[in-house]
Amino acid sequence: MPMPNTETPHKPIPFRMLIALAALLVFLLVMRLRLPGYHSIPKNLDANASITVLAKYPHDSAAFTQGLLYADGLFYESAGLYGQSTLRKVEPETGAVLLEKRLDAQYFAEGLALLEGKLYQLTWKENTGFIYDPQDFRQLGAFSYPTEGWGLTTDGSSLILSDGSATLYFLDPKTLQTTRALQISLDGAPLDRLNELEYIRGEIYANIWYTDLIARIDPTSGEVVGVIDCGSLRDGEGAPGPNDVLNGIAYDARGDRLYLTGKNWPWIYEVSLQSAQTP
Ligand SMILES: [Ca+2]
Repeated sequence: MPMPNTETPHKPIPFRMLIALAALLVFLLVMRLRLPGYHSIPKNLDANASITVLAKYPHDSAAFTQGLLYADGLFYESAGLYGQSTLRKVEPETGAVLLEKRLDAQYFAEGLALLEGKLYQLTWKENTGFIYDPQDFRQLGAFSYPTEGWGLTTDGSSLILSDGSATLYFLDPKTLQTTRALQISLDGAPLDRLNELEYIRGEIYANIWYTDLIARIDPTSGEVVGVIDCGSLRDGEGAPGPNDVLNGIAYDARGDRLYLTGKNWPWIYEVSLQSAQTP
């Protein structure tokens, strides 16, 4: 004998309500994807320096740049996204990729640093870093870290890692353990969303995610000592669009040359700083 049906009969959802819900979902998605303003930007981030472009070099606009450095006349670049992550050695004048290593599809490549003849590459949420020989990109090792991986640089003795928060972590390259956590602050308030890093003339340069701003950080106190506005890179023909985020800082210490690029930008720019506080 069949069981009596005790369930309340389903009432169909009115078609108009479905349309309204769908429209709301699309609206929220577009807001999230399209508007940089969705991500709040600290109000006290007044830039006190700007940049002038001295030269520009071709950059692979398919590269979702997550880390950039300069060494011995070449750029080394870490490009992200799952299934597309690579480590690259690039000739500045031509943009030619001289050597490329593809990462397994489960890794999203992030920050990149060169210290004592070894390349260190982070991954975003995989808690895994890779160590390579910069000559042939042979993998020399791997290491793990507890945070997300965003930017990476070095002061010549420690690796310095960002994870999108207001904290920078100093790692001993021998043990790959964190030896110091530095809180970054601007006028006494934490400054988060620190992303790609570069150690330049005794300071840590950090671009602030989803802005065209670079913070100059005192590596001893963690205080922001200056903010550079790089928004002028969006002017002119072939410039990156508003959704292509600034995300590559490289420094040629011997030539005292500063290079900037971003995710899917068609150019790497050599720039100089204009400010009363320019070092
Ligand atoms: Ca860098």
